[in-house]
Amino acid sequence: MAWLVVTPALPKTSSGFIDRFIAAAESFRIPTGLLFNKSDLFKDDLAKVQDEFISIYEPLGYPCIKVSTVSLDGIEAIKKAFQAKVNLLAGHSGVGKSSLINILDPTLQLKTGIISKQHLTGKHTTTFAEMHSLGNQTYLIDTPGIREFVNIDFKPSEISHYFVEFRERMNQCHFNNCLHENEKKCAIKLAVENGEINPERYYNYLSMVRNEDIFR
Ligand SMILES: Nc1nc2c(ncn2[C@@H]2O[C@H](COP(=O)(O)OP(=O)(O)O)[C@@H](O)[C@H]2O)c(=O)[nH]1
Ligand SMILES: [Mg+2]
Ligand SMILES: [Zn+2]
Repeated sequence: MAWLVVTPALPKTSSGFIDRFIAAAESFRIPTGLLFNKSDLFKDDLAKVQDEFISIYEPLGYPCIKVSTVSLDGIEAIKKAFQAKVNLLAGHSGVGKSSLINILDPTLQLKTGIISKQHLTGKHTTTFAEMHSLGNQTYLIDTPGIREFVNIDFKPSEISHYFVEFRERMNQCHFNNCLHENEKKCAIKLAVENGEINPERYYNYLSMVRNEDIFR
């Protein structure tokens, strides 16, 4: 299972990044979940950003867990979620992937990084992917941070297959080769207008179809 470790700040993870990661995992049929780390830090606006993400991704079937390696909130929940699986932890540098693994197995003492004050981003302290066994057929894979996400070479026509809520509606589009951009009688655009598809997800879908790599 691929877990994307997400933080709304220090460093910021954008929805564009989350949606590209999920689409990539979907294309390989890898189950995906989101870990919202550093929940001890976020109050008010940033806590709201976290909760908004959860309200988007949880109904789509992606498990979302709020966690903190400082307050230890959510640690029991992730232990349970990781059980008897091979779990890959991905995400930007500095979101706390290595810290999470250290909490789950304190004997590992993986190197963790300091967030640079200047850039508010993490430094790369993990330089290669490594897998650790926790016993009971449970494995954790630490990965170096992803600074940017190079788009996998998706054909525009395949991208909607990797957005679950598009996949289940797209056979209702008038044109069977609909890219859900400006086509007539498009079930996806209708669902966005009706509030059934999140507009941010739609925006990110379009930016992937257009092969843009600027995230917001
Ligand atoms: N406040 C807070 N800081 C954290 C948390 N988890 C990790 N950090 C800090 O974030 C920085 C980056 O952590 P690290 O595990 O190296 O991130 P990685 O690059 O994703 O492996 C370190 O200074 C950690 O101490 C958390 O839950 N809360
Ligand atoms: Mg690391
Ligand atoms: Zn359509």
